[in-house]
Amino acid sequence: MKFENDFLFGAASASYQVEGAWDQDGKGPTNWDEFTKIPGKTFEGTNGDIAVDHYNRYKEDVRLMAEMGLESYRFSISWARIFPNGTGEVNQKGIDFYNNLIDECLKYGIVPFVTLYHWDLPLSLEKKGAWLNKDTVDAYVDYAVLCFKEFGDRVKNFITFNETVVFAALGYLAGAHPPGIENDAKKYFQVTHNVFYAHARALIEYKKLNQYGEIGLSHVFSPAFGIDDSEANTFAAMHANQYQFHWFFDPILRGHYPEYVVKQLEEKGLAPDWTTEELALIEQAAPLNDFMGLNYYQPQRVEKIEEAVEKRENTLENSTGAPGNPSFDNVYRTVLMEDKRYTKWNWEISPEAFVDGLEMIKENYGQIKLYITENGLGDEDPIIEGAVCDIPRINFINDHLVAVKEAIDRGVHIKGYYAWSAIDLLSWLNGYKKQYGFIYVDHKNGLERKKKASFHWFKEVIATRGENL
Ligand code: BGP
Repeated sequence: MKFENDFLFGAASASYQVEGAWDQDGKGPTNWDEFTKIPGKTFEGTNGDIAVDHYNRYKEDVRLMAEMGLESYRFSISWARIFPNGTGEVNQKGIDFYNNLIDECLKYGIVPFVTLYHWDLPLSLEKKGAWLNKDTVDAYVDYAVLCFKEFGDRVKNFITFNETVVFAALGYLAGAHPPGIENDAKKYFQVTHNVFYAHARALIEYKKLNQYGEIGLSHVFSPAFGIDDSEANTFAAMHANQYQFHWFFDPILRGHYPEYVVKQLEEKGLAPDWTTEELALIEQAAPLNDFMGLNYYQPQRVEKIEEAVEKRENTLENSTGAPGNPSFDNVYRTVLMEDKRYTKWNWEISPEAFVDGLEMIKENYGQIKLYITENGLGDEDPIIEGAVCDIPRINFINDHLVAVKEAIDRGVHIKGYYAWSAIDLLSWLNGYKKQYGFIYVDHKNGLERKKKASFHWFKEVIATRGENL
């Protein structure tokens, strides 16, 4: 089977991870500009001050993407380039940059797929409580509307938020992302609700503008499976999916939160502070989602725990995705299983669970259009006689594209696949050591770009529409 002609083959990035130019041309500081400077927060103190200098080299990068035959480039806008203080005065040079980047994509027929929020929050808003403060929601809606007006004539695909669970959980439960708060479940749930409310409002504003494009958001998709079929672990999987899957997908696609979770949060005093107006808006916005973006890296294998277990010590390497921790409510823990395959960072490699998970989406949410907005392998790529031989990445993407095909055959409505990432970039906590790109960036040699083996392979996949996978 070939992928249909309207299936988009793309690759992704995010502003903080590629742009650099952290204070160039009037950009304001962000939460990440500050957080990465705190000693011990990131691998070897790496930060995005320069990143891979995409801000200044976007022409070269887009040209390489075009050479690869990329049909779409997913990138994010840095809010603080547009509104240096998060709200108020607009920085025209920031708008110019994204206009140039969009136009450069279009010059080659590359569809720009734009994320409005990929975690870099203007510092002034961070200081006022970030997503705990409902004023941030108002500021976000203003920012989103400005982006629709400035870019919406040419950008026809908008993602409102990237991976709410990650910035909320790492920010308020694990303390590994800004603002670095640990074990505050009340705040964690509040942040998720405020973000979903902001998403709903942005959707309603977008539709008023009649731009005839698509809008949705991207969630991490890590379906949970019990480590065996026992009653206890089947329950653990159900519970994990209620909290990690339904809590995130139901308000967006069904317009209301899952009762199972709401009831427990109310009993524990952890329910967000939400108003009936906010809940009504979330309900009103649900049918306006044109698609759902899924970022799939791995499933979760879960085991019920009988009594509270100690949290494993978080290291930079394991705090973003390696199994081993109890859930916040000590009902289950994620487990590293001997019979599974893992990356060097202990992320499970499972295209099989991807297919099962995609079926789960269909069963729960029907025919909503899906884009796989991220999927890829973080690795330390081998360099052999000067060539970047990222064969494990080729195998990884190959197997996951086959999984996508399989899911399409089973009736799941998937219209695009974006590899993470287009080009090597800054891994939030793991620096430049953990690579994901088709394009290698030589940090020892003036950030020179080189094509990896996967670059040539993906080019062939696109040209043949996946016929030989
Ligand atoms: C996703 C993020 C990306 C990217 C990716 C890989 O959660 O949306 O921004 O970073 O994960 O993560 P890491 O760099 O931790 O390996």
